[in-house]
Amino acid sequence: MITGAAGGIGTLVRPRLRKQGRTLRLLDITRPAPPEASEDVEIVEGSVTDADTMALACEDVDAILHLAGHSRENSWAETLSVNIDGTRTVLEAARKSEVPRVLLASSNHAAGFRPVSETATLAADSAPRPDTYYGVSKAAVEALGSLYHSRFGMDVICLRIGSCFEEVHDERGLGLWLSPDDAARLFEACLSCRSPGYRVIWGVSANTRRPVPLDEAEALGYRPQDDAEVFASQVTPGTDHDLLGGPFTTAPLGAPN
Ligand code: 15L
Repeated sequence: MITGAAGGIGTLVRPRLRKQGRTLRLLDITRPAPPEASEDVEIVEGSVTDADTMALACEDVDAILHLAGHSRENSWAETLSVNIDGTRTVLEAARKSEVPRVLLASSNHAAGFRPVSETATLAADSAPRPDTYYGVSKAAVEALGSLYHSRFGMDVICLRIGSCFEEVHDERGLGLWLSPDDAARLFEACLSCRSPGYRVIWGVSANTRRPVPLDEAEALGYRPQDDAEVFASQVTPGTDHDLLGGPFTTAPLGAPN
């Protein structure tokens, strides 16, 4: 099951996670696009904040790719409800339905206040340094994943995703880009690796300028093939950011953007 299947990353990876013998259950508050003829999907319209919806949605699920949530800064109330409480609701429903594996979308913004001069070898599970309420919510998502692994033995992998878009538009993205194809490769590795337990990993492509290490993701079988450098000549030169979170580190707290 993919939560947030109609969102940015969900839309990019849906066709890429299509596989013979795999049924994708697509959950979102916005109805995901109807299936194409050859596509084996089930559509569930509903919110991760609704326990009854999630209980039904988790039935007979082998693994969850939890992408749902606000993907940028928002009010504290919204962030708390959708990103934090929503993730707890997903994990609780997963536990009750005995879903053995959950991949949680975390973000570089859980560690946005780390100076990029220090992140090249920074373990993804080092202490969070969030840059926004959004970043705090991703740190909480990682903590919830840890709790559900430790208490109930669920395999939980938290992915500190960089910038996952079709193309790179700014200088920061040259380091943090996670191409849609590599995103699918990363998710497949996380779905198929044996008994990962609880992990936190960085999720970016094999970018020449990447500011974070990939050894933790590679240990799970991730083999990225893209490099944002192909966009280098067309990106808008931007402010040079000293901090991993870039513009998020100065965005007003709690202001939707
Ligand atoms: C994120 O976590 C956001 O979801 C996305 O919208 C981008 O802003 C990305 O980080 C980024 O850092 O570029």
